[in-house]
Amino acid sequence: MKDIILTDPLPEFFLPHTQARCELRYFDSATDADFAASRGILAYGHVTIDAEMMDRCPQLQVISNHGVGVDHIDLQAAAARGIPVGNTPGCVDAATADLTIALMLATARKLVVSDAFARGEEFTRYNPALLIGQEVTGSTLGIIGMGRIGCEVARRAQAFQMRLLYHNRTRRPDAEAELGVQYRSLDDLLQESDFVSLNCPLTPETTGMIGAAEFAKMKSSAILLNLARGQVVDTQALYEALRDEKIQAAGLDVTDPEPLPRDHPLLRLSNVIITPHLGSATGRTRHTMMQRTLENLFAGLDGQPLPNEVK
Ligand code: 8YV
Repeated sequence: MKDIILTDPLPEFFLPHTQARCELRYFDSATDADFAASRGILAYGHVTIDAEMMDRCPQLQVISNHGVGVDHIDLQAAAARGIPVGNTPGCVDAATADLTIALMLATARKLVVSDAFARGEEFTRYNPALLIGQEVTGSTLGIIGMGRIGCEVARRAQAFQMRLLYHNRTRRPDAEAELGVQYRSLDDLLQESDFVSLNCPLTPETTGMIGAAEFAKMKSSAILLNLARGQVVDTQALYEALRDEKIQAAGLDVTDPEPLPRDHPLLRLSNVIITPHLGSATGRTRHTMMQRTLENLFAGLDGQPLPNEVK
């Protein structure tokens, strides 16, 4: 038996398979002895796996992350200890791109306030001036982060005949040729876009990338979509930009902090739609993610190379 620490429960479907190979210990109730005995950590995104945690687990052979983003794992500390880190690239792209488009349409067409209105007393008759939104079709979409998810967003946006801009740490001539996306500096992308979609990883370079100065460059009609990580955006600056209508709306699948405190002023604004970090939350994607997470975990426990190791 190889003990593993999980930061969250496993879906029931995977329990028998996993329990046949491992003793499961849950992070919240794990004792010092459990940490000391654990050979693997199965990490979900919201628990930080830092050097201190690794040192509590002297027998650790593998950290397997359920998801792509590994910003919550100290990769240097893991490398220094010779602990491989696995993640699940590829399988979250379609679902996350789908939700990007869902939030784009929902914010542009004011779906959440419209739903509330349609259920309320005020809706007494059709009114052509009611809840006028923005046309997505033919608008300009600026994608920040032209990785696998960004490319999937572009692919979907083509169906809306959108003009597609992107900003990335490196140029992507392959994506430019295949998807017709045009490279822009960050400033130019912010100035030209009707929708700005954040689909980048959280790194030192992207932390706080969108703040007051960036909102000032955006169109007052612009809509921000964040499917990346909350920390890419300065939350206070975002709140002020939405409150003061420096931008029109935001669709956020991630926030900083996450969740926002229940009395956070951002939660009182009607021009923001927030989903609770659901980018990859479809049955099919979750299933594949867990399969890949367990493949990495078991390979690490067996001393084999991980099928998807973060380098
Ligand atoms: C996960 C994600 O749900 O893959 C990612 O980076 O943000 C999500 O797909 C999250 O990591 C929790 O495990």
